[in-house]
Amino acid sequence: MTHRIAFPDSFLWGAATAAYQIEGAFDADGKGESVWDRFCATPGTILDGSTGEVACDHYHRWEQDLDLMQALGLTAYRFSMAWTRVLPTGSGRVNLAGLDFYDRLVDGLLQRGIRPFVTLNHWDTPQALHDAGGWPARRTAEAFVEYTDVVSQRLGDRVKDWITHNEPWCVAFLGHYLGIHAPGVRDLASAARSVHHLLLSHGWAVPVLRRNSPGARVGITLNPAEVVAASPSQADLWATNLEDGIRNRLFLDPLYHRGYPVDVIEHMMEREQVAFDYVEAGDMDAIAVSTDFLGVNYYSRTIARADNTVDNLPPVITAEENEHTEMGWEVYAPGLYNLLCRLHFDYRPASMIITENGASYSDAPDAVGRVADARRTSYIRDYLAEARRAMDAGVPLDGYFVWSFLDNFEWSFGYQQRFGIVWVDYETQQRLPKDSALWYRDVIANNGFDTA
Ligand code: GCO
Repeated sequence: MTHRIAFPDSFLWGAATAAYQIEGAFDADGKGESVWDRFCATPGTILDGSTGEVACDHYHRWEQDLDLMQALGLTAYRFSMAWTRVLPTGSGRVNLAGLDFYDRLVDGLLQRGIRPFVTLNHWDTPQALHDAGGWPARRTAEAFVEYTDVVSQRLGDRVKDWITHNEPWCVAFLGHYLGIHAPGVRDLASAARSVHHLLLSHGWAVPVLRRNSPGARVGITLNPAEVVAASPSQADLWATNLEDGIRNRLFLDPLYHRGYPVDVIEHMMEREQVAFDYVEAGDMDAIAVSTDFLGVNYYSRTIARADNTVDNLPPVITAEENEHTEMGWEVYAPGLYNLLCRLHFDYRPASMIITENGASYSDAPDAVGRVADARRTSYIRDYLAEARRAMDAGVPLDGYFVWSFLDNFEWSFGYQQRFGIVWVDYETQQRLPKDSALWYRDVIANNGFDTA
């Protein structure tokens, strides 16, 4: 007995990418250096020693990629802009060749009936700004507003869906505390300051977007976690609350007008003597500016256990008995339902959009040139079913973007992980839709699917 999973006619069906992960052309046509260019050039940072210098060469192949998106029937495409293509040093001189690239890209999407969702910053912050203090410094937030103004003045008449930042938690904690992402800093105070200035830059940027892009929908994308305790022990419950605090409430509470969570602030002040002397009058009201949607990136459940707490982050363990993707992430679709419901009932975003969800599996083309990635199709199908279940529970979910449109540069994993619904042969730059892309095409055409 099959069961029909159907979505509203207005539901957005998209795919997502990020500039540094697909564009390549890292120094073409006046583009400046980003922290990821510098990080990749630092020995030992990337698993296979690779870089995003070429990636999927999307900068030169964007028209064929848009044709493929159209062939798959995507109704929306989430991409990020490389800040240093537009402002090579992060502020000041505008590189018109870079702005022109995104102008052509947006027009190409609109001509193909695909709605552009623009992420302004997806981690590739200008190196020149990092050298001048980076996200720990307030002036970087000011530079982000300048960048937002330049971009939205040029594109605001055609782009009507804007995401200020992608996963500020990753920038702050992976990039400034654990140091496993660019810029490779390992300092909790720098991470805490980065949290504030990332959120502040978001708050300052929203009114600029509204001014330059009348009628636009504006939001931010977070990677919130559904955190569960490994056991009901006091220690594990404490670890769970701390993980929820640092991963979720440290961002969601200020964005939804509750200020910073006191338990997390006290933890940071006590454990690492972080002084929150950089929060200025008016900052918290700016951060809490009204937005139109919350972007949610979600892949896997977070299980917190106290006895292997590393530094300040109670790192997570996993349920070994369940299936895992090749990233080592547990496949647990009900976690998406649980997370979306929690976000809805605790924070009440006007709208939510799944701006990333997908799976890394290395299924490759077979002898007849087919990529039979059944595990990825199964993953997407099961997570979509849970998203639909959350909608039935009242969650205002308006869209889904699969991560990712193309196999691409997976940050510190280099090219060792493949998240795309389209295979990329990095030697020839040939693209090949996988079975999951063909399945997704049919889901879009039918606005739903049948499940056993
Ligand atoms: C993220 C980033 C993406 C990743 C994807 C797989 O969510 O970490 O937005 O750039 O590539 O999530 O790790």
